Amino acid sequence: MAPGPALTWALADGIAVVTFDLPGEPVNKISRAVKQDVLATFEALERDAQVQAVAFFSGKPDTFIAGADIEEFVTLTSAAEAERLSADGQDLLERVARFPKPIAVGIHGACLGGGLEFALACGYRVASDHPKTQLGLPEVQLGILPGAGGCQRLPRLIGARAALDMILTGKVEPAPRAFRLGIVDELVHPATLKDITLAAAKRMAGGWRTKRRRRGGLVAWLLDGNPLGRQLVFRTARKQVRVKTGGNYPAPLAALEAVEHGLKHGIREGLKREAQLFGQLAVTDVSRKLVQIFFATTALKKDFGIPNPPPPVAVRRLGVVGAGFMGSGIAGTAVVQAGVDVRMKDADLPRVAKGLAAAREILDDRLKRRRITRYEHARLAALLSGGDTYAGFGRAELVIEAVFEDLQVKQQVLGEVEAAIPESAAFASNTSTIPIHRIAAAARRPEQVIGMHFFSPVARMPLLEVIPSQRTAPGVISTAVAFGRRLGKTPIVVQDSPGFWINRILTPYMNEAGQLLAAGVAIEEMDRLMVQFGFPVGPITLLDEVGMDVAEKVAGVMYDAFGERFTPSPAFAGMVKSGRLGRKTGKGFYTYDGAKKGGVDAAVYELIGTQPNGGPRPAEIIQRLVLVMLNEAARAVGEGIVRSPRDGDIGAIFGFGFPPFRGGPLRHADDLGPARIVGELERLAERYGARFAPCDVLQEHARANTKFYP
Ligand code: 3H9
Repeated sequence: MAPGPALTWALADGIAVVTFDLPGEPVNKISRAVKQDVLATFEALERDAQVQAVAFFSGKPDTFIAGADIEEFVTLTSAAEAERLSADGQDLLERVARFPKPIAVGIHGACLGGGLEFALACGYRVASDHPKTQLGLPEVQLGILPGAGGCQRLPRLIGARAALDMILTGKVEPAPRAFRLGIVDELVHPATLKDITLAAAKRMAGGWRTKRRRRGGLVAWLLDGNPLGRQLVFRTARKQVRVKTGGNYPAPLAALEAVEHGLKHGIREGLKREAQLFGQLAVTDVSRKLVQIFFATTALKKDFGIPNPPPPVAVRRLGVVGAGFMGSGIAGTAVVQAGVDVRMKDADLPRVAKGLAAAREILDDRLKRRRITRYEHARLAALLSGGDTYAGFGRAELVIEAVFEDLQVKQQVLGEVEAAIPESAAFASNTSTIPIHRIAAAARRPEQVIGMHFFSPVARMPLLEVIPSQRTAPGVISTAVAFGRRLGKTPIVVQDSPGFWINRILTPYMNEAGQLLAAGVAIEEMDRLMVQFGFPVGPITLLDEVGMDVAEKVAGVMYDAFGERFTPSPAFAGMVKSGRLGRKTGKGFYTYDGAKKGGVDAAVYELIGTQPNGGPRPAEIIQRLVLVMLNEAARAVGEGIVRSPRDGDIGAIFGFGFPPFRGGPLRHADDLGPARIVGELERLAERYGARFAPCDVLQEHARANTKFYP
């Protein structure tokens, strides 16, 4: 077999320098064809007597290996076929592990999934300390498990506890942490990666072998080093996984089983079990949905929401007006993610100081979690400044306002900012409901005005709604989208309409939760049912997190815009009046002790004006909450609020945690089938009123037997 085109090699002083550079692809990935290349290359290296050792690199600038080719999973039709794919991957890496000549890998860029499994099969791992160098086994996020020996080799290298922590969450570790964990043998500056890897290969050719010491001392020995300790580790992990996945995601439990089986019965048996479980998982509907989300998110990385987008302006200085919770969240995130200079402005200095301190907390948190160094923390903190005037805004390329959600206040701020910033600078409003064209109605340069709707808490929530008005210049749209990406967000460009996409579909859901409370459903019961459905929290907890005042305001705007079917639930009015605004005031539907959430406050039922009496059946509670949202989502898609079902689904998943394993509200609607949804909505409308009347879009799909996705 001749070496294939993905891998090339050259001999230097007895060391074969192999470069993996998949032609025509932005990243290296391991497909069936690549496996053949690897086999052929290694056969040639084995035969060549001049080759004493191998140094392996990627030819891509930012990735080492992104893993197995995910597109191949989509084509798998049976568990047996998927099991074979896994077993083939294992065989290949077994050959790499047993290769008679030593192999050192030089890792720069993403080293994920099958990529890390490959690196683990090699004798020595050097990694660059560049932020792009990240290592991990993210398979569970695709609904599968590391199926090329990762469930066996990682725990043997770093211990069961640390390996499970990575495998069961799919989290990806930066190179310095991977080094501390013992995954990487040497951490070096990117400029020296090649030389140091070559030197390691050379040393190994001369018979040298690295001595690895299991880290963690006595505790590690007690928990990882003996079967009894490991039993405890697995029991605890299993319990945690069950709580976290709620039984909706089978991959983490299966991965745990693969790891445990291998440690109990040896690597050979472990690999067998790993392949079987991989096979079962790869063809599940959950995995299909998660893979669809991966491709949708990837496609969104390149999508600016408009045809032929002009190049974005590079934002170096950001102005933030409003130093409250959202403003400081935006400021802190902008500094830590994008390294821009941020100037905050609020009405008085104490407020500014509070906002700056809150923004700094985001940096402190990163430092605490060792995501940035002390030096970086100091450098980034120096980028934050503020005042009670617009001083410093004259150099901003972008200003984001996060002031009180009131049209007049926002228009006034816009007027002041326009007077202070360069003509070319963009102005973004972080409004959650008010149409941008209304804010821009009073603007001198409406083409520079856009909406950038962040979600709370800004540092953690991955979605950004970008809302151009009809007059917004295309360059401002690209700038807002590109800047959102620099902040680590997934932006979706949505139509300028009240509530945009997220609040448009979330408000009927929240209102229905109020209706159900009024009908006697207990608060915890409703939350429990929706968590069981797959949401991270139930609707009542979400109201406490968002804040009842904010929710009431949103509900009011939406009712004014869309009328009767958005009638706010009367159950909530008493909450705001009595100051029970949720977590931020220390009391809402639930009680709070600092950051800790307590139980339901029984006094709340007095305010709502009902007592729990069971209410409708659980299935009907879920049905009402879900279908009212699906109906509004379908209607909004019909109006073009989102540009595609893909954007709508990603928005709902990233914006408020619509269960990822259901693929988003529109995929879920497709799965239920439009005819069934229409039938159920008609029955609900008969019983509970016109808010459930099925929208035209669903009726049309039902009539034509079509769906949102082809
Ligand atoms: C696995 O390894 C299973 C094994 O355990 C065992 C098997 C037996 N496959 O994201 P980007 C494409 S499972 C196919 O924009 P970035 C991506 O779709 C795998 N395609 O770049 C896009 O295509 P296009 C575990 C892939 O620099 C292009 O590459 N690995 C794969 O922002 C550029 O991607 C993962 O889950 C892949 N594995 O981020 C890692 N990876 O240009 C998944 C990328 O046509 N990948 N593509 O739209 C990532 O997390 C990011 O892509 C990465 C680069 C960080 C690597």
